[in-house]
Amino acid sequence: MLKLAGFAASNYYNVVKLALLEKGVPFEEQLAWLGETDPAASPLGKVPYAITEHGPISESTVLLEYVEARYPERPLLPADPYLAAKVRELLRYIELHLELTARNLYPEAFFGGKVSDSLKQKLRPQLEKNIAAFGKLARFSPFIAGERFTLADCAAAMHLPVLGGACKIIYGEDLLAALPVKDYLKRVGERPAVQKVNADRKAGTEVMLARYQSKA
Ligand SMILES: N[C@@H](CCC(=O)N[C@@H](CS)C(=O)NCC(=O)O)C(=O)O
Repeated sequence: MLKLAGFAASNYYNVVKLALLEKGVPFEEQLAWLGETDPAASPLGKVPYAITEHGPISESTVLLEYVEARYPERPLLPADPYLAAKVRELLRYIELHLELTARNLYPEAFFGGKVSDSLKQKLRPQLEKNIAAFGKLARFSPFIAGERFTLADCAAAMHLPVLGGACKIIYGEDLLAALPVKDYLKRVGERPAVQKVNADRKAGTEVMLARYQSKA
């Protein structure tokens, strides 16, 4: 059976877990904290990674593509190549232009560290630009790419609350406020798979913070 390695407080781990749950693919979770990952499976030491019947794979988007191709039932990508590309485009905007940019703020927003004022000032216009561009592509009608729940929703449902929260903490402002993100998250939050991942994330975050504190 497919094994998904990582921990439940990781938004990247949760994107893949959500896709597996939405598709009804059987999988096992394998707890792997940072610093305790398998270097043969994830050479950069990042989570998530998966152990498949053929061997390991790292990188969440690559995992999503693998899962979609290996388990085609309950598809999360449209069959039409153009529409599938539009979903992949949204996925890329969310993980690369939104999440990865905002990730620079996480050390201070979530982990008690400090981010320099110059970096905060530099990132803000980038985030504003990237969020506005994402807003031009995203449909929210009712899902990110349109009428059907897709891989873009797996990323949006897990990344938007985290990056939006970091912006709020650092800038004191909701940089996503111009987009209908709040209603969207409420809507997708009613899905059983999203509820399961969010409940596990809550419990997993407490365990992670307790680990940090015991090590401090
Ligand atoms: N591009 C990677 C990013 C994954 C990632 O950054 N995961 C975080 C946990 S949420 C991590 O492993 N951080 C440790 C590190 O970057 O060394 C993916 O999509 O899987």
